[in-house]
Amino acid sequence: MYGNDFPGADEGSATGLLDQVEAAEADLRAAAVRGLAASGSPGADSDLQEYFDAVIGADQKIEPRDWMPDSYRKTLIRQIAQHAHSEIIGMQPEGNWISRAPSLKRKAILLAKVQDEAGHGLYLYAAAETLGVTRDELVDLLFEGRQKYSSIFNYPTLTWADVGAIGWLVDGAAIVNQVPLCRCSYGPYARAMIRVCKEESFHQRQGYEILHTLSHGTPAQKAMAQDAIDRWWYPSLAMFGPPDADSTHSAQSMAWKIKRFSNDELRQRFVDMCVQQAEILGLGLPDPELRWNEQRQAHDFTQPDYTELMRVISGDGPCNRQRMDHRRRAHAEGAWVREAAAAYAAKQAARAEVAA
Ligand code: BYC
Repeated sequence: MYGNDFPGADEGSATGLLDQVEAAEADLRAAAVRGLAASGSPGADSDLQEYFDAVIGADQKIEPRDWMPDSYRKTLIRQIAQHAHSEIIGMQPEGNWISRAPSLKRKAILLAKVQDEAGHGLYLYAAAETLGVTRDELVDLLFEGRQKYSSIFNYPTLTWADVGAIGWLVDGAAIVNQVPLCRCSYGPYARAMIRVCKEESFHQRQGYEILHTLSHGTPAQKAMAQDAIDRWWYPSLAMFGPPDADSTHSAQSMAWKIKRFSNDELRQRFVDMCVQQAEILGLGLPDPELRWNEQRQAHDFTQPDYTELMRVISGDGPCNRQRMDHRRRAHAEGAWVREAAAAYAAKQAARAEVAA
C-alpha cells in the first residue's frame, strides 16, 4: 500500500496524501493525551456552548459523551449517513464486474476492494450511531428518499476499463475529499476516516494499475481506457458538490471544523493531482481548456455541469432507480441474516448473564 508502483501515483501534494493521514492520526493521539481545551468540565447549562466552542477552537475533538449543539449533531448525522449510504450503494457499479473481471487475480482483487467498501459503510454507520440514531432509522430515511448518497454511483459501468476509472478517479476524488475529514472535529468520524483513507489509497492504486495495463496494451484496450476516463471525468469532478457560492452547508460546516476545505478548493486539488498522473498513464483528460495557470499556480479547467449534478442528486440520473431497487431488494433478502445475528447476540448475552 505504501509502495509507489508508478511515479506520481500518490503525490497529491508536496507531502503524499498518506503522509497527511498519518499526521492526522498522530495529532488525534496527541489531542487525546493532552486533555480538554477548557479547564475542568462544564457545570451550568450556560457553560455548555462556551465549552463546545473552546474545544472546537483548540482543534480538539468532540466525543459522543460531550454536549453539542443540536444543529451540529444534525449536520453530522446528515453527512455521515450520506457517506455511509454512498459506500454501500457504491458497491454496485463495481460489483457488476466481479464475475466478468478478466482473470482470477483481477476477480480476487476486485472482490476484496468491494468488500472493503462494505466495511467502510459499517464504520460510518457505527460512527453515526454514536450521535443517537440507529442504523435501521438511517436505512429507512434512505429508502424514503430523505437522505442521499453520492451522485457518482448513478452512472453505469459499461466496460472493464470503467473499473479502472472508478478506482483512479472516483476513489481518488474520495481520498482528496476524505483526507481533510481525518481532522474533522467529531472524534468518531475522524477516526473512521483514517482507516478508510488508508484502504482507499490501495483502491486508487488498483484502479490506476488497471488503466496503466490497458493503456500499454493493444490499441483497442487503450481506446477503451480513454473512453472510460472521458465518461467518468466530469461526474468525478461533480462529486465535490456544488460550487462554493451555491453550497448551502459549507460555511457552517467549516466553522465547526467538520469540513476543512471548501468544495471548490478540493476540486482544484483533485484536478491538479490528476493531470500529472494522466500523463504517466499516457491518456488524456477530456477538457480542452485544461492548462497550467502560472499566476494561480494551479490548473484552469472546465467545471462539471452542475445542472446535471442537481438532476442526478434529485433522482433523475442514468441509474438512480436501478441502484435503489437493488439496495431495497438486497436489504429485504438480508433480513434473515440480521434476525439470526440478533438471536445469536441475545443468546450470548443470556449465557453471559447466567455465568456472571
Ligand atoms: N452527491 O452544501 P453542500 C466512495 C448535496 S463513497 C449527492 O455543498 P455539504 C466509494 C448535499 O448533501 C464516498 N449529493 O453540502 C464507495 C446537500 O444536500 P442536502 C462518498 C450531494 O454536505 C464505493 C446539497 O447537495 N463521499 O468513495 O457541505 C466505491 C448541497 O451541498 C453531492 C462522501 O460522502 C454529491 N456529489 O458538502 C468507490 C464524503 N454534493 O443534504 C468509492 C462526505 C452535494 O442539503 N461528504 N450534495 O439536501 C462530504 O464531504 C460533503 O457532504 C459533500 C457535500 C462535499 C459531498
